[in-house]
Amino acid sequence: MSNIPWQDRPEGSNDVVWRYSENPIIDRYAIPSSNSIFNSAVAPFEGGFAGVFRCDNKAVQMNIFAGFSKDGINWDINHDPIVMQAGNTDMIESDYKYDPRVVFIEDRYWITWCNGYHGPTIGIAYTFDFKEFHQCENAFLPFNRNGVLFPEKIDGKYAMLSRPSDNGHTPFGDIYVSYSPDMKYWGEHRCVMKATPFEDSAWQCTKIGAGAVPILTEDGWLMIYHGVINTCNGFRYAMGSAILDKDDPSNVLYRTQPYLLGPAEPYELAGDVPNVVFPCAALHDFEKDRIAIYYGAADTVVAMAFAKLSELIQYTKDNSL
Ligand code: BMA
Repeated sequence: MSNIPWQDRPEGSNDVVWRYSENPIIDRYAIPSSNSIFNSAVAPFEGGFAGVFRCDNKAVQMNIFAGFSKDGINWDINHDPIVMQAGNTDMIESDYKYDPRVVFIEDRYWITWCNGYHGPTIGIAYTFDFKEFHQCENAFLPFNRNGVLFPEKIDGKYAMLSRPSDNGHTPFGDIYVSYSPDMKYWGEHRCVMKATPFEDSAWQCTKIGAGAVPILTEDGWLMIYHGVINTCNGFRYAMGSAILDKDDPSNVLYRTQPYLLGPAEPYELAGDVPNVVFPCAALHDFEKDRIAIYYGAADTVVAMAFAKLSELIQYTKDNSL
């Protein structure tokens, strides 16, 4: 297995999740065409790592690009976007692509993203090598965002978290789970969790969305997600965690009342969209008890944060709503 990126908790810090000292790891201009590179996903691949990156170009067209890394920190991102071939459908229309997630299931890597088809919905593709990508049917009708697949089938079916939305800067949003026998037809939609009452936990009171691919632990599925509050200066995005029942992820066992990481560093506070911490991926190593979280900062750059897995789980239990 690839060694996941790691840096010890800074001395004097009590934070359960701490930032990488060299953040951001990917600059907004890391490829010639880019205006910004953020909200991106990575996975272990061939002894190193591969990823799918959201790069908005200088016309601010949103697209996804493959990238490769030996250490998970220094990335070579292709200069051209992914060109999809037909997968389980010939209908691979896409006005834009953004906010990818990546997961290995059974024999291949699956990519989900927000796909522009008469508005945002969930696009799905698979790849074996991060060179050829096969686009499948969109999972849902518009409008939807934040489609995140579970890394294994649940009760014999593929399972996906998603966040039904509207066509704009959605002012609402709850997390649902849906199931599919074949990655084409999705149903059995169940509500997982909703935005919180303002007085209980205001950082997640406007909308929430799944972030990283859930990690199966002894306590259930560890899900890292984003929560949003609408302030007088617009939306503020922070990161939280929840633990979902292993066999029925619509059953939320624990969910953090405090956020784990909120916008506080300059690269999170200032950028094309200020005050955004937007997790899209996490690498984990049970043996070393480590998790490395990748998040978009201020819709401009990619940053990383770390935690001890056991501490994150304990914190989620001890600080649950
Ligand atoms: C959401 C998406 C994300 C973005 C966030 C903050 O609606 O567009 O890509 O990071 O808003 O602007």
